[in-house]
Amino acid sequence: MKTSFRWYGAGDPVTLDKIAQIPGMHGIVSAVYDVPVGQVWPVERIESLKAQANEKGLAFEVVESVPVHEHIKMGAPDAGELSEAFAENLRRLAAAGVKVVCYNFMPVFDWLRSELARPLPDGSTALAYDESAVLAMDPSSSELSLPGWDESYTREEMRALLDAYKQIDAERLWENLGKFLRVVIPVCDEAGIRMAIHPDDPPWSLFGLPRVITGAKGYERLFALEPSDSNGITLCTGSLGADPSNDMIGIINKWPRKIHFVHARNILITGERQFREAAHPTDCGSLDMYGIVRALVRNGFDGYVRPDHGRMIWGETGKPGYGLYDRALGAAYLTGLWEGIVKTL
Ligand code: DNO
Repeated sequence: MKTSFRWYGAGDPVTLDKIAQIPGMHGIVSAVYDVPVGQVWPVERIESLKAQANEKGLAFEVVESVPVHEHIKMGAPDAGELSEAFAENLRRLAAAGVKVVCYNFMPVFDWLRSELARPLPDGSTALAYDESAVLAMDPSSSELSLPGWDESYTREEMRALLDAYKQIDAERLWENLGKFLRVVIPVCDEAGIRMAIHPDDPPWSLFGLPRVITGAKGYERLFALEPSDSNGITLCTGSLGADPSNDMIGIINKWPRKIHFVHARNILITGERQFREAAHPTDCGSLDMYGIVRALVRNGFDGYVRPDHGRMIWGETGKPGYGLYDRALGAAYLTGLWEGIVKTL
C-alpha cells in the first residue's frame, strides 16, 4: 500500500510539511487547479507540483482529478478534440512520473452532500447526506456548490448545462464514455499511466441526470468498453458504500487488477438514502473497513490508498472533509490495519 494524502496546492492550510510528518506517508495526490477544464496543463506547473512534493520527501504519482469537460460527457461536436487534449495531459503527466489519474464521469455535479458540518455527539462535525434535503435544493443555485469540487458554475451556465443534459440518458452517457476511453486508453497503454474512474457519489441518479458508475454492473460494462488494465477504477469505499447493496469485498475479489487507487473512508448509514461520514475505523460506521483492507491485501494490491474525508475535530477549521487531523488519524489507522493483516496472513 502506498499511503497518500490529498493536497490542494500552495493555498491549502494543510501544508506539505504537515503531510510529510504523518507516519508512513508515501506521497501526495494533487492537481493543477487553476487551468480551465478542457485545457492542457503547462508542463512547468506539473513539474512544480512534483518538485514541491519531492523536496519534502513525498512522491507525486497520483493526480486527482483531471476533470472531464462536460462536452465530452454529453458528446458535443468538440468532444473528440477535448478528449485529445485530455490525452495530451496524460502524456505530460506520465512524463513527470505520474502513474495514476483519478477522474469521474458524473454529469454536472461531482460528489453531493446536504450538510457540510453536521454536529456529532462528541463535538466533532461531519459531512452528511439526506436525499430529501438535496432534492429540495434548486440544482441551478449556488447552494449546491461544495468546497471540495474542482469547479463551480454561474447560475446561467448551470441552467444551460442542465438543459443540454435533458437529451442525455444513461445509454448516451455510456456511449460517450466509450468514445472518450477509446481515445485515452491507448495513450495510457503507451505512456504507462493508468486511469482510475471515481464512482458516482452518491451512487444513483439525481435531478434527472444519469449516473452510471454506481457498482458492479457498471464496472462490468466499463471494463468491456476497453479491456486494457489501464482502464481501471478508484475504489471509493464511502461512495460505493452509500448503497448497501454494493458488495465491495466482492468487487475487490473480482477485479483486483483494475483497482489502481483506493479512497478509504467510512460512513454511517442513518436511513434510506441518508448517511453521515464517520471516522475511519470499522466500528465507527457501517462499512467493514477491516474486511475491505483484508481483501485488498489478499489480492496482492500494491497501489495507492488515501484516507478520504475526515471529520472536523479538535477545533480545526478548513475545507470540509479535507482538514488535517481526522485524515491523519485515518492514515495511521489504515497503516496499522495493513501491517496487522500483512503480518498475520
Ligand atoms: C470527493 C472526491 C471527489 C473526487 C472526484 C474525482 O471528495 O472524492 O471530488 O475527487 O470525483 O474526479
